Amino acid sequence: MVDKEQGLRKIDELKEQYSKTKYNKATNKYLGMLRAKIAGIKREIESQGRKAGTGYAVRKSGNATVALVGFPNAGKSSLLHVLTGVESRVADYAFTTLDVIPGMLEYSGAKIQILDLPGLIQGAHVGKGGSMKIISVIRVADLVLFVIDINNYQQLYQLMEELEMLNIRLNQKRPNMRLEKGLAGGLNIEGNGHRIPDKDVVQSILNEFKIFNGEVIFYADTNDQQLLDYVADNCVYIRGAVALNKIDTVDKRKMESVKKEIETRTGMRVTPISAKMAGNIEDLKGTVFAGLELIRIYLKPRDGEPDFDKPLVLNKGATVVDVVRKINTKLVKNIKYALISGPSSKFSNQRVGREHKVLDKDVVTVVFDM
Ligand SMILES: Nc1nc2c(ncn2[C@@H]2O[C@H](COP(=O)(O)OP(=O)(O)OP(=O)(O)O)[C@@H](O)[C@H]2O)c(=O)[nH]1
Ligand SMILES: [Mg+2]
Repeated sequence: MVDKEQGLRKIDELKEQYSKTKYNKATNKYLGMLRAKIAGIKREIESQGRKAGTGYAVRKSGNATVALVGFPNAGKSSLLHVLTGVESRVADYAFTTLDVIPGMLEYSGAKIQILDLPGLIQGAHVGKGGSMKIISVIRVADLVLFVIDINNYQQLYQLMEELEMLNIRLNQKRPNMRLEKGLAGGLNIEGNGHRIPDKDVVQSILNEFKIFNGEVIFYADTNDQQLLDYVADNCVYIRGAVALNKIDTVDKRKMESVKKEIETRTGMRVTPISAKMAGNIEDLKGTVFAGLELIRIYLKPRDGEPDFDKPLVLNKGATVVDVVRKINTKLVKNIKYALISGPSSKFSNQRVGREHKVLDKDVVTVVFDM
């Protein structure tokens, strides 16, 4: 058992060794081992920290939850106000907001919960500025919306690094692989033709987690960080987007160049806004809605008209079963088939089975076996 201070010091040491080591074929295994060691210590510290049971009590509500994440004074509370009408104290100094303030944005038939959070600072992963509570809220969000003051836009990269160290993976797919632990016979690694780390590295990472026997099967390209994440099983996978704020304080050229730089470097969608002047907020709502990957389904009674005012809102990838579950879980076992008109059907009123995937704006009639 490591104590927290000691563990963090050890991590810093290992990180230093890591950054000093040039990457090449010969050092590859060593680097993989360092990463595995760091992950092992982090996991131990975290498992101790969790016992404390801290965290804000926020109840998730609506169809999806968005966390506003930014440095102090970036404009998060101002943005909550223009998005949802909720008054969260706004002031021209850091740490105005000290609690989680929820608001609700209704957009395109979906109810989107927006959480205004206290500012996050560098060093969050070691618990600076009461950040652990903030992190616990971010981890349950469906979308992280970075609120960035364009005059200090480099802060975005620091925030991303913090979240990375806190095991929050943005816009990344969950590793697609499987691990069957065994009792003897060593490790059998099945790459299936995908790009995976060297066998040596796979081995040393697993050994670091005390796994010496078994089978590892990869179903997609996987790098050593993803393998670590999979074995440690401590990451959350959340979508991310950027609201580039305070664009009323710079000229258009500056705005365009910063937007481009961030998009190129992070791959995230960037929407320039002015929270104070309510500039470009409709555009941002669209970005948030798209980022959440929600779909709207219009239910139609067998002999009636679809209800276009009140869509059912579901996550992308939902099936007929998910539609029914949303209406009444008890009915799921009675689904006979569904009739669909819209983007997921080949023709109108196509008859489909319960596992059929619905798409945004489908009109759906479910027929039950009673
Ligand atoms: N010029 C300009 N000022 C803004 C904009 N958005 C926010 N501000 C100002 O920036 C300051 C901080 O705004 P807040 O909304 O309180 O920022 P915050 O991110 O909630 O700050 P903390 O709660 O301290 O983390 C206030 O003086 C706002 O009026 C904007 O788009 N343009
Ligand atoms: Mg605030």
